[in-house]
Amino acid sequence: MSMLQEVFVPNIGDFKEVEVIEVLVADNEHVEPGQSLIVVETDKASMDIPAPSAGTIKSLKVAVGDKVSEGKLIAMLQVAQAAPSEVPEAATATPEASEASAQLIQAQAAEPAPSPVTSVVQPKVEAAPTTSGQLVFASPSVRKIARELNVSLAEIKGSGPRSRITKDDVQRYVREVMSGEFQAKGQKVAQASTGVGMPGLLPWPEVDFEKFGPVERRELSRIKKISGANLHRNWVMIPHVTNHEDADITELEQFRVQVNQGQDKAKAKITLLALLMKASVAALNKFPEFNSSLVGEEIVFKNYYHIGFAVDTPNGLVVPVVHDVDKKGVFAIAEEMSSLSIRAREGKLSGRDMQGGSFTISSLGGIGGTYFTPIINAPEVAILGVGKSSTRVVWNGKEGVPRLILPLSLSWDHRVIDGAAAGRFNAYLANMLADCRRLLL
Ligand code: CAO
Repeated sequence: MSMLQEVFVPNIGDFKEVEVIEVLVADNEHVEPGQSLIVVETDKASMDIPAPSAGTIKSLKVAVGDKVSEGKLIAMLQVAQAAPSEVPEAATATPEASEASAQLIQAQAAEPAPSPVTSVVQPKVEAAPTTSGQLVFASPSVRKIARELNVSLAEIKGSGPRSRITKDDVQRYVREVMSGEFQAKGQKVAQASTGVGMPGLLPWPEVDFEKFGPVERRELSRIKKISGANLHRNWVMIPHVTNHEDADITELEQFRVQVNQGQDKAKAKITLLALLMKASVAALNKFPEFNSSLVGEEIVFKNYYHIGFAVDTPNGLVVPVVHDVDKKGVFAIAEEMSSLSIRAREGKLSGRDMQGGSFTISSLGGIGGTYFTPIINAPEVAILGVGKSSTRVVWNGKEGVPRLILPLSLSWDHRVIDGAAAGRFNAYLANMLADCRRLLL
């Protein structure tokens, strides 16, 4: 059973006829004990008046601009029937209850006053300077909401008197930032390709490029818009670390060239990337956490080996997947990669061609460069970057000898993988590549 409780302005010290500057709740809204109902302002401070107990606001009795003093009725609160011992002593039943089933009790907000009443006894200064020295006006409750949302009040334009920042202002700011629509002083807030701003960061610089010379504007391709949004999320949300490794592929490359020479010209040739896929699967099998996904507080280990590979297309980056690499030979893998790459460049990949990956390889070897920091392809937890191999003089203990060295860069998710495991993974992978016979085992 429920009852109606009257909520009054509590003892607010010597202040009388103070102005209501914010009403933080609405009719039919559920409130928790201690939740601010209204904010009143004196010439020295602003104070939150809290709800005395949990309940539903049935009828608000004050509006912004009203002048209130101690004892003024703020709202009727529908609360659950308290056990007799829990009913405040001051409570008295009144027959005027508007709802037949409801009982009315009278209780002053000050009595069971939760923590915010402290602001009545020790009013907090409502205007605090920002780091730039500018004064920001906001009530303690608004400051609390802003703190909880990690929003800097200095970035919000207040809509209240004296540019006071209200709860609605904070909520509107967060909504706008989340939808990427925020504009401040004519500048878009820090936003990356996704258009999502980041509270607490400086606004994104907006430059009138035409002022410095002629420019041409082109819209991002559809692929770039999609892959950019994914890359941005992954970069921001995954704690990346990248370990670099050198693999001696002298024998592997000799073997590859030799096999391809005897191969039917019409058929696909073994590529280094196909061999790398095989070697990666061996390492993934040995270190299963690299072939997993993080779901909440659980690691999902996959007993399949579907390896994605980044393909550079005229419209942007796509990542087709070779499924069940562990069950396929290198020729079949090379052939499948070749067909997937062609379809990727023609924009003809199907959904399935790009789904289910458990690990990704991004090779820039055919283009150039050594080490880089590939971005993990979520929800995977690791990605292998491959640079261009080059002949280096390597000391073999007696003399310097020419060896073909392949630069590798493994990025991994530090929530799932530790540096030691990444070091072992790379060492194992490099050993596999150095002794190609082991790939056949
Ligand atoms: N080191 C030196 N040479 C290499 C090499 C390496 N790591 N990898 C390949 N090559 C050589 C090959 O031997 C081949 O040489 P020849 O033409 O003389 O035979 C040439 O580069 C092309 O190799 P390939 O046909 O086997 O192609 P590939 O396997 O290197 O690449 C693919 C295939 C799809 C990965 C590539 O076309 C591509 O799109 N790469 C870019 C991927 C990318 O953009 N990654 C970055 C993502 S983050 O933005």
